[in-house]
Order: sequence, then structure tokens, then C-alpha cells
Amino acid sequence: MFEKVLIANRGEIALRIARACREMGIRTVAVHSTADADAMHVRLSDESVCIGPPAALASYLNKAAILSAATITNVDAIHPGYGFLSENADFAEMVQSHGFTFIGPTAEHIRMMGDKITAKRVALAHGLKVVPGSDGPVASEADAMAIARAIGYPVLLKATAGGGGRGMKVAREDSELGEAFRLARAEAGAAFGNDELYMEKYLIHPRHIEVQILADSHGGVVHLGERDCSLQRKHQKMLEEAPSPALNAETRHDIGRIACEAIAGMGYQSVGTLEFLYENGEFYFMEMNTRLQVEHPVTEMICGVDLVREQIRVATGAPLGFTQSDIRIAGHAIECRINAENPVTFVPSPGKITGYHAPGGLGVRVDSALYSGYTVPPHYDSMIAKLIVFGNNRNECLMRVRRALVEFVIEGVETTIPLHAKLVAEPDFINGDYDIHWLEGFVSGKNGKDQ
Ligand code: MV4
Repeated sequence: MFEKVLIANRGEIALRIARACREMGIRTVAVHSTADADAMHVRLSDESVCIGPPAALASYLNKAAILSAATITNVDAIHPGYGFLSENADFAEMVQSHGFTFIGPTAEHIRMMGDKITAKRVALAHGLKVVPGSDGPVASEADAMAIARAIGYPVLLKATAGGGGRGMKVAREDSELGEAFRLARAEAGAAFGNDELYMEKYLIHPRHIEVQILADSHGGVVHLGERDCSLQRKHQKMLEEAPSPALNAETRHDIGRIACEAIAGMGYQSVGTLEFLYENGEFYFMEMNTRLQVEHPVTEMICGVDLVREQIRVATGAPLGFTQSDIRIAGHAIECRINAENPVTFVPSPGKITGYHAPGGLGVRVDSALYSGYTVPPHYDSMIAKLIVFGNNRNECLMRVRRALVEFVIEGVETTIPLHAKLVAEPDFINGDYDIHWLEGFVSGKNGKDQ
């Protein structure tokens, strides 16, 4: 087992990792920017190193500074959390070549999944269904036109280096295709430094369902069921739940088995998530996330597995201590992502927390690095807390989320708590009747169904 781990992240996820480490008897090293000197993740770690000024590029994305911190504190391994360097194959490679263990998959698997055309080809080769589209890059407007006519409109142009919706454009007919191609290409080039595009048939009303997997370095693979992440706004998830209200046990079992076979075939190890669009009873593989995800706690709540602990264990080379038949999915969990933002305009609201009271009681978990007197800096993501609630069934979970949101007090900054309170009282949400476009309609005051 590792003796000491450096946590290359901040906020609630740095705390989440520090907690797992402490329970495993592993000492921790926090790294922080000058803006985070008073942050909770620094206080809850055994040691800390300041790695640069507030801007993420100069601190949490500063590979050399993080590797220097790892060297001077003599750690065994580096946990990247999510975001920042968590899916940076070059960083994973540098971590290994400096003699540390990267707590995640191999650099090769990160690179493979970072290229979305390669990811689709690999997924297809390992038995996953993918959205019909171009088999490779779309090189020109003429090329785009030929492929669009072959697969049929509407089509979606996506960035090969993309993910998260940037550099994505829909075309509904020939006349829209030229502009969509040029805009997608320009956006992709600006966002990723790589303007290569690919094309897919545009699915109109899918749900976003993702399957959590966990794989060791001995061929052991399990899935931990799915999460429904359809409730997003501008590609920012707002609320996730597990299991998905759209699946029955048989469908869950089938997609889980298919996912495990693909992961085993790829030789992937660590935690990972296969993202699917789910429409008319079919799962279409979209992308794979090769990191621990923000919403991992909903899976932990229904499976009783500590994903961070298992991620660390398999990174040491240990085999999984259980097989698929040991995993029992029971009950229901919902995560509300609470952001320091105006709940109507979504304008960020950093500043000093003047009052803080987290909800508690049976089935309520709060993952947050907030404390009364803390100042939320303006330099990073505005997510300040995750409220994760478990119930024996979906209705019990919903009732409990409502009461937990009433208890939650965060003063001094604006938060999205009031929006969550409205969302969990909304009939379509209560009925589980939503797709990836529903939330946009809800927040803009329109009926999501007419979207
Ligand atoms: C799609 C799609 C419809 N059809 N692909 C958005 C983020 C990126 N990871 C992929 N995305 C989409 N890909 C096809 N072929 C619709 C989306 C999409 C979306 C997906 C998941 C959750 C929210 C979304 C919101 C808008 C569009």
C-alpha cells in the first residue's frame, strides 16, 4: 500500500480523496495556489505545498510545480481528482517517469479515449454500439455533405479532441451544413488547438446515461450500475441520480455486462465511466471518462462501494476484493450540485461565507470544502457543495432531498439551492420524465416537453 499520496486538486474532491486516504492509513500532501492557502483541503491534509499563483494554469495545471512538490515531499503516488490534469496523458506519463504512481489508468488509455474518433473505434471493436456517423475525420465541407446525405439529417459535427459540448454544431439540412462545419472547426481549433471534426447522426431526445466501471490490473472488471445525468444546462450537470428512472433491472444488467466486456477487452484499469446516449431503448456509446467523476457518490450510495478507496487499491496493483455477483444495487440516490451562482442568471457569486449549516440525518451526505468564514475564490469552478441523498426507493429519496435542501444554509454568497428546491418539486422530474433538453426549458421558464 502507498504510504503517502499527493492530491493534485482542490475543493471538495481533494477532501474526498484525503478522507479515503486517512481511512486507509495513507498520509496526504495537499498542493494549493496562493488563493487557497486557507482552504479546507490544505487543513485536512498532513502536509501542504504552495505550487503557484491563483490562475489554474500557473498552479493546479502546472505539471512541473506539482512534480516538484511530489519530489520534495517524497510521495508514492499522485491522485489527480477530476478536471485539471486528471485526463492529461502527458501528465500521467510524467508522473510515472518521475517514479510515482498515477492513480488512474495508463497514459495510453487516457490518450486513446481523449481522441473521440479513436474512442468510438475502440468501443465498436469491443462490442459497443455507437451513433451512426463518419468512420473517421470529416476533412472538408464536401466530405461533410457526402456523409450527411448518407446518414441522413439532422447531423452533428463534433470535435475529435472535444468532449463537453464545445466545438459541436447541428445541421438540419444541406443549407446549414457549410456554416456548421466552419463554426465547429473554428471553435474546436480555438478550444483544443486541434480543429479536426467528425460527424454523427443527431439524436433528438436522448437521455444521458453513464455506466460506472471499476477494473484492476489482473483482468478483474465490475460495473456499479448507471447514473442518469440528463439534467444539464450548457453542458454543466446540475442533478444526477442512480439508478436511472428510465431503465429496468434487465436493461441495467445487459448494458452493465456489455460495458464490462468492452472494458476487459481494452485492458483498461482503474475507475472509468462509459457515457451513452439512450434513445428508444438503445444505448449508443459516446465517450469514455478515464477519471473519477464529480457524481461518483450517487453510485457509492446505492452500491455501498467506496470508489476512491478501490481506485487507490487497484492503483497499487491489488486485485479487486469482490466480483460482479457481490455487487448489490439497492435503493436510490440523488446528487444536487450546489454552485455559488445566482439561481436565475447563473452569474458566479464568489465571496465570503458568513454563515454555514449543512444538513444531516439518515441518508444525507454533503461533500463540500466550505466552512463559515471561508472565502470562495473567483478563480475556479463555482461548485461549492454536493448534496447526496439516499432513500430506499426514489420517492423516499425525493422526500429526503426536499427536507435536506430546506436545512441547508449557505450565507454570504448566492447559491443554486433555491433552483434545486424548485426542480425537485416539478412534476416532470418527479415522474422521471426528462431528457437532455428538459432542464434548459425548465430554467428558461418553458415546458421542457415542448423543447
Ligand atoms: C450528441 C447529442 C445528440 N446526438 N450526439 C453533448 C456533450 C457531448 N459530450 C456530446 N453531446 C451530445 N452529443 C448525438 N449524436 C446530444 C448531445 C447533447 C447532450 C448530451 C448529454 C447531455 C446533455 C446534452 C445537451 C445537449 C447536447
